[in-house]
Amino acid sequence: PLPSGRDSYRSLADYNADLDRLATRHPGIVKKITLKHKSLEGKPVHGVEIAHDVTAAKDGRPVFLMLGLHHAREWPSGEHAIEFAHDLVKNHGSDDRITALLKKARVVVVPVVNVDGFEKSYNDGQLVDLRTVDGGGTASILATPGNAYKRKNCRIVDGQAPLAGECSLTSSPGGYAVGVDLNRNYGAYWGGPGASAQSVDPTYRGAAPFSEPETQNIRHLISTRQVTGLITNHTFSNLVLSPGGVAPDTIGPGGQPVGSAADDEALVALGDRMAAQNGYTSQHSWELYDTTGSTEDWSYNATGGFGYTFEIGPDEFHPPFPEVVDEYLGAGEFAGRGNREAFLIALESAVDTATHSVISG
Ligand code: 0X9
Ligand code: ZN
Repeated sequence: PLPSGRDSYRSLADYNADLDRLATRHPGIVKKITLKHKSLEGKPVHGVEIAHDVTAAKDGRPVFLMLGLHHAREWPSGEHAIEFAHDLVKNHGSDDRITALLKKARVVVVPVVNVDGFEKSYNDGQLVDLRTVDGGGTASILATPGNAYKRKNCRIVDGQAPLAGECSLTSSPGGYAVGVDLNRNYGAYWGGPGASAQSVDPTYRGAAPFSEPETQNIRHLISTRQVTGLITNHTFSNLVLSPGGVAPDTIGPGGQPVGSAADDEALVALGDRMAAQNGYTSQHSWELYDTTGSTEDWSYNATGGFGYTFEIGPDEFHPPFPEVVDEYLGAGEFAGRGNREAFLIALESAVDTATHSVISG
């Protein structure tokens, strides 16, 4: 079973109750955090900070950050994030490896970044076919009605919404029309290739870098901590993606090629080590397709902390739950290749950043 014992997808209320419960039951090692800004619909965005003696004053311990559900329909991305939190809490004090890691680092988990979008997707998704016909991040018409396959947040522009406050357009299958793609709204190379200026597109970048409260939240979180490692979870394609979002020879805003990440070798080496655990394919983001304004491209460029996108699952945005369980644990059809072990390696690396510089010289 999963560390939490759950056997079905959480609702937004379930996530929040879980975060509360973790903190109240384990006050010495778990602190609930609430991000700076409410969502566009006014909902709080919560997370937990997990560490040995978590309430100790700022003590310079590095932070490992685990994010889920930037994209509303990608439910396993929140599940794997919160299960990692449960896992650390459950094993603190009994598992030497985890106990030692929590002495050296603080782990921050925000399982649902896009609370508004996720709520819409989850509610509609309970009633509809869970199979997807979409290829993953590209525009297409979805067979599923309603919001189950909504991707973006709830930003309404150009009077798109049929009713005030409505987060989707029923005339737009998949709920694509309304919203900003939060994974195109960050500040790195914002407005470049692989992001759309058209508000109805699935990869709409928003009006400006960090125009959305949901991305402002993550910027604030990272800017107020020493985040040395980050995983932002998505679904699907079984990939570990390393920074850069565009190919090195792409001409950047300054008229010069953007080049490779300064730590490219070390970034790829850690990506490969994680992929060896979960059986995913490790590659640069740009080898999948161009993106600008993504989470870890911004965080890496802004802070130097290593960041990765995990694309969980072989072929569906939100598959039947047993698959999510197996893919976390490394059981069943995912025997020996779970995300749990890949996450732990990422945390170890965030603790021991020397492994970064040793590899890159
Ligand atoms: O397009 C995306 O945002 C991600 N794929 S998804 O199907 N989950 O939407 C991939 C982003 C990869 N690029 C970077 N992380 N830079
Ligand atoms: Zn995604």
